[in-house]
Amino acid sequence: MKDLMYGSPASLFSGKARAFLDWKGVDYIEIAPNLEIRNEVIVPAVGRMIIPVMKLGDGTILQDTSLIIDHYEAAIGGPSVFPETPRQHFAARLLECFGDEWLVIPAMHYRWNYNEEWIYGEFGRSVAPDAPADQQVAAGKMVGQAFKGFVPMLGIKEATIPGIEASYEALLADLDAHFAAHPFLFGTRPSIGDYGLIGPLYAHLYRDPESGKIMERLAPRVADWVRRMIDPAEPLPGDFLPDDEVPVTLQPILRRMMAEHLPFLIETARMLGEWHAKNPDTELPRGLGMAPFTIEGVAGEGAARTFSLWMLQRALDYRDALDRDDRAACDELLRSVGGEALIDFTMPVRLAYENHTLTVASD
Ligand SMILES: N[C@@H](CCC(=O)N[C@@H](CS)C(=O)NCC(=O)O)C(=O)O
Repeated sequence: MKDLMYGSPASLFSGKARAFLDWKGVDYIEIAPNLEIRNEVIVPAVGRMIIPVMKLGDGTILQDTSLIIDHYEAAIGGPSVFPETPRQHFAARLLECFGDEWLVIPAMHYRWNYNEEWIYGEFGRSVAPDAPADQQVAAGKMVGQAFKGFVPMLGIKEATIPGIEASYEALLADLDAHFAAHPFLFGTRPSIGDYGLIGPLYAHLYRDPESGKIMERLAPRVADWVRRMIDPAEPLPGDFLPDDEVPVTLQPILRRMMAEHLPFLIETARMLGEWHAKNPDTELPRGLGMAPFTIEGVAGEGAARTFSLWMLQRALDYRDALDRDDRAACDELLRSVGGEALIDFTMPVRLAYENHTLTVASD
């Protein structure tokens, strides 16, 4: 039996997984989960409704794009989306974390504040493809309300919108300049960092019609990159730049991560340490409370999400396993983009993601 991905066109993380699977040349089929699949397949297997979910030929269920990508990288081998050299690899993993866990903010802002009615129709077509139009919209609203509920939790409010938009527009300009020089982040082959960015930059910021117009107008080369990412010309082409080069055009993007996302991650880690000291035997919550952030000079607060720390931990685990010289090269890269705070940062407790659940690791 072929591998199966339960995913949907409007889903951020389905877009990340699909772009990777298509580049890697994985033989799979994608099915949009209707209400029955949600209730009878995904929720019983994963414990909650979430996509994408990969069902392998032998029945194994994989959830989380990181595990899906790790699985196929190991199973298929061949050219990898993980660069072999330290600076490129570490930077790519940091950018994956930034795309997955921070750019969800502009993604959700533009979806819900510029495309709300359209997205209800999309959700309806996806979950109830055979239902009459009115029931489809009702089903779409039901699914959509849950996601709309995340908007204030992410810190998207009247007061923060100017900062979110200024930051996104500056990011687009920086990416547009980068893609004038390179087809992907680190050369002619997409990296795990490209896949982190494609999640938010495809479904919400390119495919949602009003967002797509903004991207085409402000950063046409980013829209071209989105098309290269979602429709690879042939499987597995390209190489990473020689000499472990992290292009200078990526510096402003890494710098933005260090200025906006890193302080939020460090505060989230502090909250995790505090929470764990008080609740050593309690199930890890998805959110630890609200944490402050600053985006283009605008202050806000958003839910401090434990999952973001697992993504950061994955990047740091890579860096921490390097030998002294390679680690020094990563630290130098951090210094050059304002990421000094990450040099001596350690997680207050280790996290593990097992059986579709994030926990404090027992070791
Ligand atoms: N980190 C996960 C996140 C998956 C995720 O958040 N999926 C969204 C749709 S794009 C979802 O189903 N969310 C439902 C929820 O979080 O309650 C991944 O990489 O797969």
